Amino acid sequence: MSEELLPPEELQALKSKAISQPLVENIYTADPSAHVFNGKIYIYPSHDIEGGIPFNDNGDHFDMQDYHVISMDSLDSPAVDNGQALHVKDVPWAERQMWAPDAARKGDKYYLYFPAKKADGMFQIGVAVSDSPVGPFTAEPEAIKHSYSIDPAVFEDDDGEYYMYFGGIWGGQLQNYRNHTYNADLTEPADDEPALGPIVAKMADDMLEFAEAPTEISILDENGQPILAGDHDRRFFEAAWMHKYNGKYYFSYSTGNTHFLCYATGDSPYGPFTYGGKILEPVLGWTTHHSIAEFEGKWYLFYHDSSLSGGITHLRSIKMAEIKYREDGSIITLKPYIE
Ligand code: FUB
Repeated sequence: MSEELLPPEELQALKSKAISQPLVENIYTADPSAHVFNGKIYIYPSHDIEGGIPFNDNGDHFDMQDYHVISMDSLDSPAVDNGQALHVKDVPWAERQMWAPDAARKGDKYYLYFPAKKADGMFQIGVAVSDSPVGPFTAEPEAIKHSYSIDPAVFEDDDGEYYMYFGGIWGGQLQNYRNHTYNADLTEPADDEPALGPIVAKMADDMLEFAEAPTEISILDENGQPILAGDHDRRFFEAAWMHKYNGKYYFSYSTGNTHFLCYATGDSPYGPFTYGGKILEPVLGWTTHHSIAEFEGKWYLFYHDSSLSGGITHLRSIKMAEIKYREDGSIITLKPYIE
């Protein structure tokens, strides 16, 4: 992982070709998880800051400490920063690195799900509860039992069941787990072995814990074979998201070091999912992360890039752009900058 700053004239040219602009500019935001609650768009992003920590492949320079919820009353309304919704100092089990969150509504409660590192350096996933979609949220005293790694995404299925998808390799520590058990000596599988899959677990009725043991998801190629660990253009890296379109489950994710957002489709929330293609070509900045939500009959990709900060990878800005599906259900790949 490295920081590649663009010269000012190239940055200006790139910004002028961007298909969308940052939704908010008063703070840096990333990893947008968007939901429509009560007819409005609510976005749950990471809140990027300059923590002064040098770049490394563990992502320690992503040193975020709190969350702000961004809301939009309509597509024409400005995106509003609703202020601090949760700070790491108010999470008893967490010490640092409040990475990509998500949220869910059940009944009249809102649940903010977030990964953070404990004092021992291990990521777990926690939950905080509020009566309002914009918080403030009150954190549960402990992380979710049997959770690990990063990037929770909570999906509500049509039957009212909720599922959490999570996991991320490299800084997200997923490569250290097999069968949900940690081993510090483990690394990614060899290139000719199946890639590590994202993890899924159904949520309990109270939304505060898993209702079942987590399971690993398979992502298959066009021949029904698992995507291999060496297939860096297609293998799962981080940034899980789930949405349903025309009755199909669309699992989408980032390929990390090749910087694509991809999707795979299936007939069950547990998969298996068959690779379908790219949703978004690489953006400025090392990471790419997204969500997909329907609003007033159209589908939108919420994503981020580092153009506002001049290309600083850990100072990103959330954006949104419409996506379109072909008749056969495939998603038309977006280019973030017009060529
Ligand atoms: O924002 C920190 C991390 O960067 C996220 O958890 C990853 O998905 C990547 O976007």
